[in-house]
Amino acid sequence: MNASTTRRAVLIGAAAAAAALKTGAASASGPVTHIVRIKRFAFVPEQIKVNVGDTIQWINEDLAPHTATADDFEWDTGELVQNQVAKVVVTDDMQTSYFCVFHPHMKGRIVRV
Ligand SMILES: [Cu+2]
Repeated sequence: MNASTTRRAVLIGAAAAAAALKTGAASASGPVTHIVRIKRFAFVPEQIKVNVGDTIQWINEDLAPHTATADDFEWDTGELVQNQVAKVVVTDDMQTSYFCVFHPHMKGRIVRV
């Protein structure tokens, strides 16, 4: 899964950049972090409303491993084991429908406002 590993590296870099951006930016209009819990084989909440520049953070609360993966595989958290966290920064053109590669019935949606 070399391609997947590369994508993951890119995502980690983006998350670090966003974290740096947030530091000292306490403005209500600045980027925010949206938390999506993965529990009982579902994304909670299933749909989130975000702005470009915001960060989405998934945390896997299940025993089973999960992913949050764009429907077109453009972005991917990679495998998340229990209590593992992954962050993705919202971009202008990102795929907004996603699923879990291990359990394709698990679906989530990102709505840009
Ligand atoms: Cu899953």
